[in-house]
Amino acid sequence: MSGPPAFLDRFRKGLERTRDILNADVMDLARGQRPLDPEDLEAIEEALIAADLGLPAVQDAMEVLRQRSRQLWTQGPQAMRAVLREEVRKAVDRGSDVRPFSARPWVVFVVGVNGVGKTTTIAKLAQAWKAEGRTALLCAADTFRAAAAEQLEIWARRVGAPFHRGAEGADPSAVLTDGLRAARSRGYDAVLVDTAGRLHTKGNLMSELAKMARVAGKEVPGAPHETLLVLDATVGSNGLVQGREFAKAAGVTGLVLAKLDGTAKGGVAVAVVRELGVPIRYVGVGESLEDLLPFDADAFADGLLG
Ligand SMILES: Nc1nc2c(ncn2[C@@H]2O[C@H](COP(=O)(O)OP(=O)(O)OP(=O)(O)O)[C@@H](O)[C@H]2O)c(=O)[nH]1
Ligand SMILES: [Mg+2]
Repeated sequence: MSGPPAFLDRFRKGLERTRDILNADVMDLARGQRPLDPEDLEAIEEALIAADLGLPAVQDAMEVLRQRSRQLWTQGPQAMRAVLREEVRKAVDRGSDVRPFSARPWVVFVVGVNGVGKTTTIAKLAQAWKAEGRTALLCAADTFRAAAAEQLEIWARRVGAPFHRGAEGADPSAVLTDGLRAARSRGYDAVLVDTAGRLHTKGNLMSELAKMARVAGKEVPGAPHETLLVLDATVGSNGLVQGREFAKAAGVTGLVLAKLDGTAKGGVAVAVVRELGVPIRYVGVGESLEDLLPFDADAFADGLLG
């Protein structure tokens, strides 16, 4: 899944559009080798806001730039870039105590609003794990949307991963129970649970996730071991409200930032980590099976400001 330099290149590629914004507006200013005047600082601030880092993070970064503006002037654009890079890196670098495969089967819920990239993320994860020699069962607990199970089944076939589904309209918790039993009896390493897209404002659907978590815990001790909230990076910081509600209702342990390749708002990674207090575990950088990267704070900061 990783391994430089291909890994870094792909991270850079995913952040291309965001980086273009920052490079055009921020770095040009730093080329003049003169003290940054208030207008320069304002332009930098605007660029950081446009890249969707979120106001609190932008304010912190600006504070650091102001404090160090004299030093940055004498040391030139590289120093300024380095300062911003370090601010971004620190903001997104959050350790995770989740240890995949420390339980068996390792049960992962994938949740989020409609169309953010949940099912695709599951297929990509199954593919990456398969390459590491792990077997992950794809469990279609999205019994709500017509053809959702078929979509997951097509991915399962493409990856060559086992698949479990129930009848359309069945209780997702019942499908989940059967899927977990099947995985246990066949000795699979992991179960990736595809859940129906839901709006964070729908209380009954949110409590359904909580019910599924209880059900999973009865079948497999400690499950779900990971609950990944998928966020659509193209939505930018507008997705923060969703994130907050999901984190409250579904016990989110990690984030997946999908569609990073299609946006100039990649800075939203900074905003979501800060706001939700959980680490980003993966980023999606395209529509095909290989387009999922484990999140790396250094690669992210380099990709944004490199
Ligand atoms: N460019 C790009 N497209 C992506 C990425 N991840 C997913 N997509 C696309 O986003 C669309 C929705 O993806 P799905 O995986 O079906 O989303 P979902 O969250 O399962 O949707 P629902 O089940 O309807 O809630 C598809 O067209 C995917 O190809 C990504 O990282 N980059
Ligand atoms: Mg889906």
